[in-house]
Amino acid sequence: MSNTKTMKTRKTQVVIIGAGPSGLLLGQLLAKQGIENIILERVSGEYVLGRIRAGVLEQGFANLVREAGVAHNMDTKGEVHEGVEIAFNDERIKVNLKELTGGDTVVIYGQVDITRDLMEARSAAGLESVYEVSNTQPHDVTGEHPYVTYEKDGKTFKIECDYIAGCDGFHGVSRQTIPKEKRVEYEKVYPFGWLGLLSETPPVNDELIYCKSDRGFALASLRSQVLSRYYLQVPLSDTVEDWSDEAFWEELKKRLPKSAAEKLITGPSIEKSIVPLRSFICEPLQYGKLFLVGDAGHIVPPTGAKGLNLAASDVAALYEILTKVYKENNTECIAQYSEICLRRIWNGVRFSWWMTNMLHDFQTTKSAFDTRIATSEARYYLSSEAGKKVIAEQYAGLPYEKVK
Ligand code: FAS
Ligand code: PHB
Repeated sequence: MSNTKTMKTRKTQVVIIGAGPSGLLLGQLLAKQGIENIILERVSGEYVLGRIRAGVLEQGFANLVREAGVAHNMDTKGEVHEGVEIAFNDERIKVNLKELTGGDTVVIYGQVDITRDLMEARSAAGLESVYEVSNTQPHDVTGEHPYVTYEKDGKTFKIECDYIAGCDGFHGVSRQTIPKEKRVEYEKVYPFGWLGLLSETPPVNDELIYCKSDRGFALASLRSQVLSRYYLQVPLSDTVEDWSDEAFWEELKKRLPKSAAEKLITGPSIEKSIVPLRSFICEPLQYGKLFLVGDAGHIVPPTGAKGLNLAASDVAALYEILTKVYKENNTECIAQYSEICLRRIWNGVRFSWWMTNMLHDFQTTKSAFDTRIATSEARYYLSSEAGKKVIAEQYAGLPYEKVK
């Protein structure tokens, strides 16, 4: 690597690696506190916006977006949902989030939309993001003078900084920067994937329906009243090419409760993709001046709609800590980051595992006994107010822990 002494060197307070929702939201919040930051992103902005992902925002996430001053579109185009449905074949059970939690609701607004809003706000504020960089590498993260190098247009650059926020997702460089012997990784890979389809059709139902059918799991979701998002549990051996739109709609109709299937309006897919499901957590989430945020530190199966929302609570904790560092000269609080995030992450990981375990068909990978236990567990929780409250408070989002 070229000699860092001859590199074009700049300085900032916080380097953020990754311009997904974690990086962009953190950058916007830090800038609000006058904390200088530069975002480095491996791909183009268009490519980031081409990834169709989450759709359900917890109240905590929505409030953070409001605090960042980027909530106009979310609050005017997003939908507030007071409940969600879980169906056992044709039987539909409503979980009234608002009633069961004493007022909590969720906002339906796509990750793509929130990411676009954050990108536009960052650009309007004249904040620096460098896209299509390569070989991003944190250095001296346990020393006094951390810095990040990266390449762009054949040149190598160096940014000296105080802290590095690794918002670079599961396949990023940040987690790998923590020496293997200094980190513990927990992982569970599920024996199936989710085939997702986006269509410009009216949603089949006003609220989401998680379907536990004898043919396998399905989810009816939406982005707006004219944009629907559906998922089918599929074997890991399936590819998108195995699924024509017609085949997708036919299977979805068989997995939706009849009263919903009758209302299904189908149309051409504008996006279709398969995601594998895994639970993954890295401990710790901090190493010297490097912080892992969002998917860089943890991954959940999307069954509990927690992925993006756990990224938001990491952002909230790091934002609070860095504000104390720069505004109150309080560096003691840095040591709290990992523990605060991990307590909420493990709750989210457990809920996502539990919902996945209860609602999917594990076929031969689970004994007949365990399969029946999962069905009995789902029926119990959904037949009791106490059980539904357990689901509601986790789905709507557990509270964020404050930094001491
Ligand atoms: P992201 O992965 O979104 O962003 C990381 C960014 O870092 C990317 O833009 C990447 O290009 C960049 N990057 C990586 N390495 C880099 C490097 N070396 N240098 C510079 N930049 C680098 N969650 C839900 O709640 N519901 C869902 O339905 C759902 N569906 C999903 C489908 C898929 C295919 C995936 C992968 C995830 C899904 N998730 C879902 C979870 C998802 O929403 C994540 O939680 C969310 O994207 C987390 O945001 P970030 O932490 O910003 O990570
Ligand atoms: C989505 O709309 O993409 C979505 C909603 C809820 C989930 C997962 C995905 O649990």
